[in-house]
Amino acid sequence: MNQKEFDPRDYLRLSQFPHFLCPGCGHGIALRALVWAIHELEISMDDMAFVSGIGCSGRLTAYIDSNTFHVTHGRPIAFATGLAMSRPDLKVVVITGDGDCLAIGGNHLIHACRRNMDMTCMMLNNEVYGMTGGQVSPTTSEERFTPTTPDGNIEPVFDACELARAAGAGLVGREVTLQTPSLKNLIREALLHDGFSFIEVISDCTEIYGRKNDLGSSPEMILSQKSSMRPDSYGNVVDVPFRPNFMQTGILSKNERPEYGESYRRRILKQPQAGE
Ligand SMILES: Cc1ncc(C[n+]2csc(CCOP(=O)(O)OP(=O)(O)O)c2C)c(N)n1
Ligand code: SF4
Ligand SMILES: [Mg+2]
Repeated sequence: MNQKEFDPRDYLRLSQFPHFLCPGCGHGIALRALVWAIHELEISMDDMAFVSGIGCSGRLTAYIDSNTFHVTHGRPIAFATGLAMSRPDLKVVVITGDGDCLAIGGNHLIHACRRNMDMTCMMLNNEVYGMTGGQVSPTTSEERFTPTTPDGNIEPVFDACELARAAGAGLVGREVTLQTPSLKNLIREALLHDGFSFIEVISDCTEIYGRKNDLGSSPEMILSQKSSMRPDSYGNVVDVPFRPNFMQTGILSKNERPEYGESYRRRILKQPQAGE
C-alpha cells in the first residue's frame, strides 16, 4: 500500500484545468476513483496507457497525466486492442460511455470480452448521450424523456454487465459513484486482473438528463441510485425475466482463462512465457 497521502492532482494534467464537466457530473467522481486505485497500487503513470472515445466520459483522458489517446467515437477498445498487443508491458485502461461502448462500439466490446483482451474497460453509464445533448442511449431507463424520446423511452435497457459476462469477460463489476471507496477497490481488482475487466460505473448526467427528467440535484440523483441497489446475485436468479438485473453491485463474475495476448505470444510468436 502506498504510504504517501493520496492527492488526485498528482495524477492529473493541471495545465488542462479548468475541466469541462458540469458541476455535479458523476464522471469526475469516477476519475477520482480511478487515480485513487492507481495510487494505492503504486503503478507508475509511465507504465500505463488510457484510451477513450468521444463523449463527456471520453474527454477524461485529456486530464490524466500519462500516455493518453482520445480516439474516434465507439472505437477506444479497438485502439486499445492494438496497443495491448504491441505493448504488453503497459497496463491499458479504456474510459468509455454507455453510448460509446454499447451503441456505436458494441461490437468491439463483445469481441474484446470473447478474446479476453488484457485491458480494463471502465464504462461510465449516465443513461444518455451526454455530450451531444442528451439523446437516448442503450441504457436509458424505460419511460425517461430525452430529446429523441419526447413521449418517454419504450426500449428495454441493456444490462452491460450481463452482456460482458456472457461474452466471456474475465472480470465484471458494477458500482455507483456515491460508493467511491468501493468503486476504487473494484477498479483495483480490475487493474490487477489479467484479461478483460469490465467495470460499469453508474454515473449521472445532472445537467441534461437529470434536468429533463426532474431527477433533482446531483446528490439527490446519486442517493437515489444507491437506494435502488439490490443485494441479489446472478447465481441465485433462476427465472430470468427480460429485464436487467441492473442494480447489483460489486464483482459480479470472474474467470481465470488465459488472456489473448499471452496465448498469441506463446502459440503464434512461440515466445516462452514466465516460468516456462
Ligand atoms: C461516428 C460518430 N457518430 C456520432 C458522433 C457524435 N457523438 C459524439 S459523443 C456521442 C455520444 C456520447 O455518449 P456517451 O458515450 O454515453 O458519453 P457521455 O457524453 O454520456 O459521457 C455521440 C453520438 C461522433 N462524434 N462520431
Ligand atoms: S452534459 Fe452531462 S455528462 Fe456531460 S459533463 Fe454535463 S453533466 Fe456530465
Ligand atoms: Mg453516456
